Amino acid sequence: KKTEKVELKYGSHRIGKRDDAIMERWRSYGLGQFIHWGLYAIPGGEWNGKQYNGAAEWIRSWNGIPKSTYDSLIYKFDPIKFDAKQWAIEAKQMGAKYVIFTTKHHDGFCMWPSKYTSYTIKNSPFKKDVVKEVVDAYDAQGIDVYLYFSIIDWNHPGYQAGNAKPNPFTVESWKTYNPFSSKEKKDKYEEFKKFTRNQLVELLTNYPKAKGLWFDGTWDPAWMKQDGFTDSLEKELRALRPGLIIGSRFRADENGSRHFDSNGDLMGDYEQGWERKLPNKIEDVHGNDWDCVMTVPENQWGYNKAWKGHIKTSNELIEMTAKSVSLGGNFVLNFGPTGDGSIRLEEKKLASEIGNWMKTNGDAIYSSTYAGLEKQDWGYFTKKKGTDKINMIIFNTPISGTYRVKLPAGTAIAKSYQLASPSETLKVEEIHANEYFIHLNKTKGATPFVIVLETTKKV
Ligand code: JFZ
Repeated sequence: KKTEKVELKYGSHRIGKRDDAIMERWRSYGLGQFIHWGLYAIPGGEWNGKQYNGAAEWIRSWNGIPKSTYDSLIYKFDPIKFDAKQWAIEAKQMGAKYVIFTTKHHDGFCMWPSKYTSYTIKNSPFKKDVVKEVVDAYDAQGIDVYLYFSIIDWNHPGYQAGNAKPNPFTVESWKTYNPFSSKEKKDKYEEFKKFTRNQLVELLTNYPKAKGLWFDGTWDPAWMKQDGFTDSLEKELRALRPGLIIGSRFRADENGSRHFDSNGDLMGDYEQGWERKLPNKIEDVHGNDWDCVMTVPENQWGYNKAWKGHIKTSNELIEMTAKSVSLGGNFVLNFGPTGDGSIRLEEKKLASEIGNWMKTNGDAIYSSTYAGLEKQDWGYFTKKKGTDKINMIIFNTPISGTYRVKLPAGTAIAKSYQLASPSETLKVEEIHANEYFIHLNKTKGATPFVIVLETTKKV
């Protein structure tokens, strides 16, 4: 944060964290589910037998694809296996406490029957309101719903990406930057702004159970230049739904600063910049609320029939969840259902493995947060809110079977046990003042081992 603050009209309107019950509930989630579902699930990353190398939900932007052909996928959207109740049951089994669902991705296709465009689910063979089914089914399972909404809309005639941002990008150059190449384009964009506003009001009106909006595609410089409009739109949406949760990825201030305004203050209720990456230490999150959204392969959100590269395992994903909570954030795992509405087997398996772990160990994740302790080699500390319970989530087991714990002065350990077997108490040995060894001895008899990396120069 900067020490000398500049006067901002459209910067952050709140310094520090929200302190209301709705936001406190958001903080308790620990684990969430993201769902990317739309027309792009039909090609699943493949067009005329050719694999698209980018993220499957971006396939419309692929050079070889006529846009009108992509848009006519609307006539093919008939997901006969779609069962929102089953999705919600499986999400609950995984242990997700919230879901973020794509109401409209960059292609502009609306998964709800919007009155403001004909490019919606209503005009597909499926016809039914998918957003309503998802909201109702997840709500019935006690999972809070957040609506993903893309500002980029490739289908709307008024949408445009805007001229390239000024380079160098400075406060001065941004002042005179004009995103529009003609008056006509500027006028059309005004229509697009009204359309966007109408759709957002429509979503909040139609789905009163939704707890928040998750914005995307707001890096578009035409949108970034709408400081006054986006600021008042955010105020309008918040007034319409008191308690509404909106992250930092919605608008830019008058100097073109996003997420954090020109004074370094967070714009929105939580930091939304942790995209397929995690902070490493508590300083990285600057005291803000945050969540991390993560894909199973490297970068595929929508369904891709040919996942490539490294596919994350449930242990990796559980570790990311633990690490997120240990640094005061939530972890959100993405799913990309297929064009017929089913969830692929790989994702079902991961969900059930994560769920099995959560059933035993979820107490260290839910309503838990940063413990204020120095990180240790064996894994992550979390602290159960409102209690004196510290959790040690172990990912690296020491061969010695002894786990080092350093507590603040004046803190003693009354009892230690594993969440999986609370009745078996573990031996606690005090090694210095406030420094302990917890003896698990699970690895008794194991011999230390060595992994060799023989290296050579890359050619
Ligand atoms: C965006 C979308 O383009 C993508 O299709 C997906 O919906 C994802 C959740 O969001 O992609 C992003 C957005 C932000 C960053 C990277 C990719 N970022 O901040 O680094």
